[in-house]
Amino acid sequence: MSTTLRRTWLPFLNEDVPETCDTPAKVAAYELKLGCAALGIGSPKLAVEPSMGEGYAIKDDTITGGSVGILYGAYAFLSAKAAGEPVPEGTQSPFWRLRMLNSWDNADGSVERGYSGRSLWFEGGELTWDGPRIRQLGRMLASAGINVLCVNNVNVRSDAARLIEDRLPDLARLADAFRPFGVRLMVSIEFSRPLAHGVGTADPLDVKVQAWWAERANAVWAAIPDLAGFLVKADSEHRPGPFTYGRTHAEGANMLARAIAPHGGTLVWRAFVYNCQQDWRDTATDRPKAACETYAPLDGQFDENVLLQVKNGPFDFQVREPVSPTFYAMPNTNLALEVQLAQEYTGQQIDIYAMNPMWREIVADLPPRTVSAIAAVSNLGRDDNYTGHPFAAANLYGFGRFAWDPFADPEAVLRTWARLTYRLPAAQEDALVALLMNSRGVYEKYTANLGLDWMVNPHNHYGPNPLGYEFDLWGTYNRADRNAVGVDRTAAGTGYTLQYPEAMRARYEKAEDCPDNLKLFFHRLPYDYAMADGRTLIQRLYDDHFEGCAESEAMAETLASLDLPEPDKTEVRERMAKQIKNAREWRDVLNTFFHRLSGAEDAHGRKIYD
Ligand code: GCW
Repeated sequence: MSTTLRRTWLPFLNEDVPETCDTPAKVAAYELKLGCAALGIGSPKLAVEPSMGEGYAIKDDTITGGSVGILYGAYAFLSAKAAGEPVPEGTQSPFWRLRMLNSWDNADGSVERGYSGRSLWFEGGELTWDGPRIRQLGRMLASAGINVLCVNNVNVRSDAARLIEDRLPDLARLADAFRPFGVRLMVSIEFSRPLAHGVGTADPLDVKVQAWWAERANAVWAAIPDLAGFLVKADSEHRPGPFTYGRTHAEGANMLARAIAPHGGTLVWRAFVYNCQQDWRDTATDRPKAACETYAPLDGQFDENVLLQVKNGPFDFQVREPVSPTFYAMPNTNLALEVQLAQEYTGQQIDIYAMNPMWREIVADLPPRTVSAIAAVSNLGRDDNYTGHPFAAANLYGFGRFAWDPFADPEAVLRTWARLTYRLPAAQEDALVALLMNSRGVYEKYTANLGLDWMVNPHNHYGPNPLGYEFDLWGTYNRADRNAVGVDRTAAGTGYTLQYPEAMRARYEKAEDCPDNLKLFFHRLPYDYAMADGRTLIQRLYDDHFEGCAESEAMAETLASLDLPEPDKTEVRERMAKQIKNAREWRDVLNTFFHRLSGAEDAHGRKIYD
């Protein structure tokens, strides 16, 4: 096996997909031949039925599927056989039509919030890639069911803006490389780009601006007829946008949407707008309210081919957030749910953090039909194993499975990933699946229990720093003093809870009803507040920090008992040692911080540093 073929969840597909496989049907035929031979089973026949689109059906040793569905059918067949699971019965089709991966890759080859090495397709301002690696990635994406890849960072800097200009031929070649895998490209664009071309303004209501974008769209879709669309971050964290011209985000988004509509393009507009220059003395402004305040009044004003892409929580991919109220406030707008595979705030692909259980919680509160599409910030990079931590691949695979079927049992998805990837003895597989299922809870306990987010080191966001953002501009404050901690976001406080529909407001409004894991997200509580189980708040803080750290140490023992193949075993062990170091740091820093403030002793007399 060459280094380009590091272990995936389909390790029996142990040869490169040749370039001659230039359609999904040809890839499907190749994969079946290779996979069935490796698994020692007979190969089913393939029958393309174009009307089935992305759907497929496996029956009587024939896989029937649409022009892309045939490939999904082939992977489903091989995965089921390899995992010893039944092949799916009846016609299968994806829940969401757009299952998007957003990479935050920069043209210089760096990756914003990337924890798996440099970009797989950018270097030195150019689009450049290793063919076999990209085809292996295409195989991974298709076998997970992901069908759109946005190639560049939403923060469009320097040469990235040229992707839709003089770099268009390169982008078209990359689109060619992914097309056989049913993956369509998307590109992040810069709202103010007409300025760089002498248009003199980027005002969306200016006809010159409209004409500039229409002409660009014509050129782009002439080169890449199946481009999925444009992705835009506007008026957010210093990016340009329509506010500069006194226009609304509906006006800005619709102008671009109209330029690309004739080509069937989708305009994905991110709803990540907030004041990132807040004065910490200002207690009236509450960042979680920002998106809903900006967008709810615009409900119904966005064109049909606009998708407003909303992060799952109202802050920013923290360990524990309630579902963003924006989802409930915009019934007349096409919405996309954005989650983050890149573990920016969730362990940076050092600490283990499996996400499917978390997504299940999101859809429990957000009926999946509320949104029309799903996107995930990518966790991919040029590391041999693509995802840094070998187990972070479970999040890439799991995202694809979730996007295909949000009702699938998260534990079953993680089990399939583990079984396909490692084929461990049953007891070891159980142990690995249980470890993954618990991993988020462990991380949450030592970093951000009770919904108390943001106590991270500023900028890099790894490791504890309870005062790191406390006097900063980003709107993320815990306001801990010697009596109490947290921000009152109820009707009597910042009023954030008023953005929710009645039933959810009722769940969060009173501290005693609010679930423990979000208590300090919604409420400001004294350290001696009595939790439902009789413990004081401060004791619960101490207990969780101690427990989370001890549980991470126990994870290391479990991992040591697994017969993982190399190099995964070594990589996992090395990262686990770092995770334990991190967990101890979190435990001790947070315990000392709260002990110094509150003066409260730990009921169990454990070591808290003064
Ligand atoms: O959380 C913040 C990240 C930024 C990111 C931004 C966003 C791409 O720290 O790195 O920028 O979110 O989602 O736009």
